[in-house]
Amino acid sequence: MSIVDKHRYLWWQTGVIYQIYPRSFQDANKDGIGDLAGVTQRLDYLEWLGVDAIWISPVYTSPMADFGYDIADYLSIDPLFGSMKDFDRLVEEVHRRNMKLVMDLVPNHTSDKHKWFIESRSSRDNPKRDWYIWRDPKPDGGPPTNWLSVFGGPAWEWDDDTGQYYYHAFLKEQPDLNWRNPEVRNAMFDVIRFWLDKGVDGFRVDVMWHMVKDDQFRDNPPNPDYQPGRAPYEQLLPVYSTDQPEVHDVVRGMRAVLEEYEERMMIGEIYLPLTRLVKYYGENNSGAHLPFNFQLLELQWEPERIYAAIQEYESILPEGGWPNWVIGNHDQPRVISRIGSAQAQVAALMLLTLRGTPTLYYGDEIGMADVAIPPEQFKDPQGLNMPGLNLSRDPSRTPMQWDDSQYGGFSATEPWLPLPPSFKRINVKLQAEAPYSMLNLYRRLLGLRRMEPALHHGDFSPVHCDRQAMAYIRRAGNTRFMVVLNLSHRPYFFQPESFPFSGTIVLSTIPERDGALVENSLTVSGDEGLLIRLNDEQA
Ligand code: TEU
Ligand code: CA
Repeated sequence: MSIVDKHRYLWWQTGVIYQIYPRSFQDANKDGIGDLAGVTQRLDYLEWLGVDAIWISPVYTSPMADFGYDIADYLSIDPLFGSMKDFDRLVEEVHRRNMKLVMDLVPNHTSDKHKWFIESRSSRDNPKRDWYIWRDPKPDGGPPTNWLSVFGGPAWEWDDDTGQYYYHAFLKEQPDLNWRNPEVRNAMFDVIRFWLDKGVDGFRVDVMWHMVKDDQFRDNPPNPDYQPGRAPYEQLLPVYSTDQPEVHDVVRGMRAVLEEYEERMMIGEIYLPLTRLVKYYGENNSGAHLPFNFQLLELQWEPERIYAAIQEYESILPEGGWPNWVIGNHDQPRVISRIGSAQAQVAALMLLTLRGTPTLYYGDEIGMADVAIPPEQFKDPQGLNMPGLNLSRDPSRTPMQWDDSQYGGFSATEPWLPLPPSFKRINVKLQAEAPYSMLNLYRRLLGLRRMEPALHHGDFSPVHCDRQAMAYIRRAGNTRFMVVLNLSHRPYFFQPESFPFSGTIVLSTIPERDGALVENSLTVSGDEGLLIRLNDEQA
């Protein structure tokens, strides 16, 4: 990277983020559950892999009703994950490797065991009563609105002692905070400062679009497109319970806290259509640095749809808004289980060559698939509360497959979720030694991306798309890379009429082709993706 680039682009723009689900990455103290010391043990691996930042799902003190997304104390580490000392050591070791650490922050709701909520529910005139969303019943005694919980059932829980309902977008053990109350804002801003003072480089903010609700508490309208068999939450359109205009003040307030420090960043977890999503960059980029772009998780794996979505996203980004792409997370089926093993390599190439910051989900780099877990072993409340709908998130949260030893090198004792039988051949150790493995594809891609400004901050321009494949160019200065992705299983002949080209294959999912010269046309195997360095235009 030249000096000029260094001054213009920040780590969260040029870098690649790797998401760790701490329960499932590495268990250092042999209780079957991953922990912070385990993450620290595996940092050499992440450095070798070539990622720039890690985001860890919540490790705060929690009763674990939603595995850490129900926080009982924002300022301490849950003993299950280790101690504050373990956390400080992790920060230090991450930084020693020139990597960054992004924490998960869950400001929309607390645990019902948080002292704020215990106070709030203790009486109607408690000073913290208004820190949560308490409402009287409707005249008929029913809940204040028809709002539904994402995890099934109504979103209002009756409190007999004080004779009111409280609102919870998720579990009843996760009461929503009242972000219209300035005391709540200030308390959470102090939480943010506490971790920034510890050296944390940024936050992934949970359910950012949920943080403010309609001040008139109007009923949500029915969803005309609801299909039975989907989560009951989708029966209504959450127009009054999410994405309220005032949320942008809250986000701007959080951003302002980050601005008190150098080079810190904020990712927003937001599941919204593009036009509403990009509002979270805030006016003049005063909002989230990266509102998560989940299109690759949601779209059908069809080139025309994806190509159109990429261009729509590129065209709708606000001035100065930095793009980002996500291929997996702890709430969604893994990429392999959505599009199949063969296409997962093409997806890797796409994720790491599109313009914008990529986020990888742990295990995807070795091609882990969703693990078949018998329902009686399910742990995730989303699956348990809505049985029979295949909504459990456990299958994509299973232990990292490090090697072929008894518990995959994850733990010396039986892990909290099972490993699949295939871990003996799908694991880091074997794949590190196999030049044609998924892991080595990821590693080569990450290496190239880091080396080539065109790939991390270059322009994007579309070249071609049809029903089988798509192609685009990334360019910085005189360097141009063309990416050709065959999203079908059948061979494809690439010959874009209005785009003569010549260049060298620098990386293909079929590595035997690396180094080959190509001119104006190209045979592409089924499920193949290629990265081609184009010759100078003048030449
Ligand atoms: O997820 C928010 C969210 O919308 C998910 O519940 C998602 O819709 C669903 O799980 C898809 O299967 C965040 C966290 O990422 C998730 O792990 C938490 O359970 C949730 O918020 C509550 O904090
Ligand atoms: Ca442990």
